This record gives sequence, structure tokens and C-alpha cells, in this order.
Amino acid sequence: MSVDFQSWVAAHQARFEEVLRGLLPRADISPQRLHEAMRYAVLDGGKRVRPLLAFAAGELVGAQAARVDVAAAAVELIHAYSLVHDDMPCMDDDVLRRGKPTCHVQYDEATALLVGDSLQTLAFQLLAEHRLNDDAARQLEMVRLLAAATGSRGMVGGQAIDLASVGKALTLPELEFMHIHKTGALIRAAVLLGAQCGSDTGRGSVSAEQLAKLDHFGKLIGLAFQVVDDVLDCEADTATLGKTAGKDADNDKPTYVSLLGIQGARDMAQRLHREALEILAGFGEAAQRLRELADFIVLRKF
Ligand code: GRG
Repeated sequence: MSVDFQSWVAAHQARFEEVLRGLLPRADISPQRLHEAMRYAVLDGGKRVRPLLAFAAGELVGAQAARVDVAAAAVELIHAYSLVHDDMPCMDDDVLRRGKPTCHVQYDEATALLVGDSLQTLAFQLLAEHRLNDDAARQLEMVRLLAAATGSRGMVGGQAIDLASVGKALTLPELEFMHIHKTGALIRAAVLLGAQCGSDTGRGSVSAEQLAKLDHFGKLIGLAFQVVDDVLDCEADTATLGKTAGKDADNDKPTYVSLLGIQGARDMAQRLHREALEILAGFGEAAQRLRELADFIVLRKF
């Protein structure tokens, strides 16, 4: 009998923490301060939602767990880099992240900039160094996928639109475009990378049709994640979130709550959740963890 969802999450989070510890440069290797700050930004914090999505997608197709670990680590390093840079004074200027002082507060701005830079390059180094799929062409496509999801047509592009939209009234399609890129692209990539950590034939193989469905699932759940994030920014407190609550309204940022109201945003998250679950219908029991993660993303309180 399979373990319950909470135990599955806890076991993967604990194991993945050790994976990250092993993949990050040791703090006693030069340059020590940079390496210490990289470890500070990545370890001991965060829900690890993106890695969990990669593990669940990997389990769905029967991918090799050790390969999924590497892909999930690459995604989490990109995510950690984005948080470090987003918190800097030139962007969101925040002092609290994952319940501790932000990287530039704990160290300094120049170090935080370099932490983000080196986490990003480490992510791609891992994808190039480790075997992720039996087929080299497929592995190259996975590297391309993460780069595209991260760059100016993905997360960074979404962040640029976000910075430019402060004080502006965006339409719903404009807001959706921003968030599909800023938050959604990496979540989508996590699902797709996890599902491709196998071989092109036999065990761990994934068909183009399955991949298209998982891509659609990732897109919907990535957007749902952001809608819920907007609601939590209004409703939850700083201690629960581990980051400063109420920042969006303080910064005069357009959000799903400012456009739709709290109930409207909640309804939208429910609709995206329902649609995401419908896409998984054809996968049967194999998609149980993805379903449970979709539930968690929409029902979470932090
Ligand atoms: C600076 C290049 C660059 C990009 C920044 C993702 C992002 C783009 C900024 C983060 C700011 C933010 C609060 C975005 C809203 C959604 C989001 C990504 C929240 C944080 O993700 P969680 O809740 O964080 O998964 P943990 O700490 O649990 O990993």
C-alpha cells in the first residue's frame, strides 16, 4: 500500500535536502563566503513545491529517481536564485525570506548578486554533468527547456513585466500573461523535466501525448499557484508565510485580488484546480501524487 501524501512529502523533502547539500559547493572551499551564502539561500527552507512536482511527474512515468533528483535540484536552484535577486533593494527590497533574513541582509548586496548568478549557472552545470535521459538529444532538449523557462521569454521576462506594471491597471489577460511567465514557467518546467528523466523507450519513457497533457497540467497549476499566492499575500500573516505579507498592496502591484476581489481570486483558483485535475483523468492511479500536489497548491495556507 502506498504511503499517505503527508509522509510522501516529508520523506521527499528530507531526502532532497541531503541531495542539495551534496550538490552545492562546500562552504569550506574557496571562495568560502560565496559558497556559504549559496548554501544559506538554498538550504533549510522553502516548501520545495517545484521539486515535489518533478518527483510526482517522474513517478507517473516510472522515471529513475536519481535522475529526477538532479533535474529537481536544477529547478530549485533557479527558483532560489530568483528569490535572492527578487528580494534585493533594486527589485522588491525585502528583508525576510523563508523565515530568515534575506540573502543581501545576511551577507551584502554584491554577495547576493553573485549568489543568484552562481546558483543559476550551477543549475545548468548539473544538467550538463549528469545523465538525465538515455537519449542525448532528449537531454539537450531538457537543458533548452529549463533555459527557455528561466530567461527573457520565461521567468525573467515575467519579472520584467512585473517591475514595469507597478502602479498600473493591468487587464486580466495582461496579468495572466505576466504570471504565466514569472511564476508559471518554472513550475511547468519542473513537471516536464521530472517526466523526462527516463529513457526514450521502455521503462521511464513518456509519449508526446503524455508530455503535452503534463505541460497543460503544469501551466494550469502554475497559474493557480500564483492566484493562491496573491490571496495569501492579503490574508496570511508574515510569521506564517515566512516572508513579508501585504507587499503587493503596499507596492501598488496589480494582482488577482486587486482585479477580481478575494472571492473572485479564490473562485479562479478553484476553476484552474478543477481543469488541472481533469487533464490528469486519463493517467489513473499513476497521477495520484500530482493530484495531491494540485490539491496542496490550491488549499495551502503558506
Ligand atoms: C529576479 C530573475 C528574477 C525573477 C524573480 C519568481 C520571482 C521572479 C520572484 C519571486 C517573487 C514572488 C513572491 C513571486 C510570487 C510567487 C512565488 C514564486 C512565490 C515563492 O515561491 P514559493 O512559495 O517559495 O514556492 P518557497 O520559499 O516555498 O520555495
